Amino acid sequence: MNDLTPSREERIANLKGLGSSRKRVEDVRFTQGKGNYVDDIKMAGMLFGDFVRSPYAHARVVSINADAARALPGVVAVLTAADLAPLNLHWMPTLAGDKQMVLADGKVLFQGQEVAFVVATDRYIAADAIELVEVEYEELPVVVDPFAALAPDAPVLREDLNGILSGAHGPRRHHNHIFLWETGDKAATEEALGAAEVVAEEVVYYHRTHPCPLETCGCVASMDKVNGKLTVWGTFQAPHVVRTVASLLSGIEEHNIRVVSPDIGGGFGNKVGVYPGYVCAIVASIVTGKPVKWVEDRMDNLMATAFARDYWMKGRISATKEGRITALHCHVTADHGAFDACADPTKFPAGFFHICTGSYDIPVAYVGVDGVYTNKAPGGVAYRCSFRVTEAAYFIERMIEVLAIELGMDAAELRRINFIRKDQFPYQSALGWEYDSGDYHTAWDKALAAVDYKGLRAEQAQRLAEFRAGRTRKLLGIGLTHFTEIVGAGPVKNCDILGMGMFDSCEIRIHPTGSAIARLGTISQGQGHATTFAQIIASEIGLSADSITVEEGDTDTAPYGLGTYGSRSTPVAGAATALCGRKIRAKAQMIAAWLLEVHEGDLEWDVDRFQVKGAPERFKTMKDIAYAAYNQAIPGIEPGLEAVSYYDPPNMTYPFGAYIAVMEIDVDTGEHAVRQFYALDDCGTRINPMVIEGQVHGGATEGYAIAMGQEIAYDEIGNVKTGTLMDFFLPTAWETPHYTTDHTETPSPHHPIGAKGVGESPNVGSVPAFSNAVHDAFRPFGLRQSHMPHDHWRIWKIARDLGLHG
Ligand code: PCD
Repeated sequence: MNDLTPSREERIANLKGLGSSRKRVEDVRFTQGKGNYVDDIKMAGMLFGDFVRSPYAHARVVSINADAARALPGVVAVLTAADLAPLNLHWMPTLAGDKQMVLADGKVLFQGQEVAFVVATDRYIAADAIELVEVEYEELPVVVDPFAALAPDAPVLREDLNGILSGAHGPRRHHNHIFLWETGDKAATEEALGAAEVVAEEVVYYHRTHPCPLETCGCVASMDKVNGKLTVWGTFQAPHVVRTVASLLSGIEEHNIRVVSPDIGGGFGNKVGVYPGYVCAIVASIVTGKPVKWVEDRMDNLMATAFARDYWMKGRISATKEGRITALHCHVTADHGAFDACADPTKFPAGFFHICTGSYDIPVAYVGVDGVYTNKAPGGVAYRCSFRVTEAAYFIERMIEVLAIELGMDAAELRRINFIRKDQFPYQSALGWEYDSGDYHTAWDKALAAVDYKGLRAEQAQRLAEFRAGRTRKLLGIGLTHFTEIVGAGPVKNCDILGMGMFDSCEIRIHPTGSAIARLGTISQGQGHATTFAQIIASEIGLSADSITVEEGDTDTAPYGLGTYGSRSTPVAGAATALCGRKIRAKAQMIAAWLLEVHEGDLEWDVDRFQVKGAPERFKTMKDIAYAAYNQAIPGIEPGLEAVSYYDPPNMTYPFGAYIAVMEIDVDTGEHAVRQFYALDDCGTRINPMVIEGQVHGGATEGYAIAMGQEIAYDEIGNVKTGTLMDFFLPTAWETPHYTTDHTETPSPHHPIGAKGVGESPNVGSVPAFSNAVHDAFRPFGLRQSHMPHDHWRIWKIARDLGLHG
């Protein structure tokens, strides 16, 4: 050894492994405009498909005349339900066990619904041809309110289901009812509520919104009739599932279908489901023998692809006079739109909503969810939340605030006395979850200290006094949240999508010169997997992350996996990656033993090498071993160095966090300013702190949008009022608040590297934090609950209704 020999610390740093804020390798191409998105794909003879969409929310389709459109030069085909019916593709199954029209079959059920598919030689001709398709509609009464939908005399929306009294999730009690899903102990909950000293009751509405990724949904389908191979490039968050579904629907054998997710410009749950555009593009390619591209425009995306939320949550929470919570009851009326196309694991029609006991030790609870059909777009996706967790977190964090009002207590203290204690983990929740690990009190105290909570409350009281004395028109709101997420679906025994178990996978292949390629069943939409999964491998096998390529999204090469959503990549594929690295290391150990002429047991692993115990100067690095694996004849060991792992997690992971928003609110204009936003996240072992910080910034900004202005709103006849980015709030740099991030680190006890997910946490935590800040500002004037989004107009109305405008 000499001065140039790297120290152990330097060897660790060189790996850029776990805990390193390694720069995102994918950003080299993204920041130079060199990404390869679906719409970048251009093929010889490629056609373009586009939809005729319904202007009505509910109407009978009397006739469709496409003659003029077909006559337009450049138009190749116009498909209607009548063309798809012989193939039995005019309807398709949804992820929720319902079925959905691919093209309008006799009627339309929401504005923007797909009625006909025009295929032309380019996008512009397709757009012109759409205008030439004459559709005669006969308007039907529209239902946009889920409560009205359940009235005895409400119009029948789903005539195809008329008289069918049982759906995928049990009995239906009305023609517009989808299911009632219940969990918890109803009787015990009612009993505890009845006997309670204090009960707070409230209706909490989490409005309808939309993930709105910057890149809309789209695909290119190409049927190669000579070789019998279908290739589909698309914006898919779950490419393997798309391949399996495409095979089942089309009858093409799965090995003859290749699904590729190229670069994706944001998913946020919007790209999990299967849309009519995919089916139509595939059919059109099979019919024409040419590649067919379909890419939505912004209005298509906002109007017709998967919405999120739209949960009416009626809650009752009880406590002792001292504030110990004794029970929680929740009934949800869930507006699922025209088809039940929610993206949830099959057994959970309300997703993981029953995590709604949150961070609190609540002895008994009950949840009932009624799914309802209305004349709105289908969807119900996990927009940056693990299957309805954000609804659950918003619900409980609002109920806690309302209970604090009822008790006349400080909401921070109310939370503290009800937190699940560190020594209670693994914790069994009243609604059936097993929280893996947590230390809520430490996180909470750290957060309150960081923002000087006591000081803030004093300042708030001072401000209130000045307001009352007429010296200011601005109130101060302090929005508290402690959330518990549940991510990493999931154990195959209870989590599947369309019958496919939710495991995930990683395959690692080491090259002779000591670099590697890893392929996973997941797919990045911007999260930075190429950066972070290489870091997991680097720490496991001792090759620098810079020498490891990570590839996802091509079903011909990647091992089968269920994809990326619900923050499942780190908990599931990340675990597969670590274990796959360990398989490689086990073989490497045998090779090293042979090279060093010692017994395997005489070796120990150290950062990037196997060394002889007690004689660390005798070692073989992973690079040495990789070379030997390919170039030496080693008795009893087959050449090569690669492995594959499929991982079925024993449990989900439960990340948590403490978020605090401080807001100034102008009583006269309804305007707000976020003065401070503090986000403490605990996602267990942190792979890349910089990536995590980016995730928190992004997620909190989406949460800010949702809480403060973003919504998909309908008028009473089902017109989408927010179908463009003029009306649908997407924050720009101008509106985006400044964030302070922080962390504690409580590893998951069952994950091989102790990591939990983090991508969704900031959305789950920030929505209630922002909303609670608005409510908190008006608490002294008697405000209990007011529905999001808290845009300027709605805040102004709160002030007016409270009589603050004088
Ligand atoms: N991490 C780290 N560490 C830890 C965790 C995590 O580092 N501990 C990192 C990883 O690696 C990645 C991230 O972070 O990179 C994330 O992760 P996660 O949590 O696992 O998740 P994922 O699975 O991967 O992803 C998913 C998510 C979601 S779900 C969403 S919505 C969103 C998020 O992600 N999306 C997005 N984020 C994002 N970002 C971006 N950029 N883009 C996008 O799109 Mo869903 O369900 O779908 O709704």
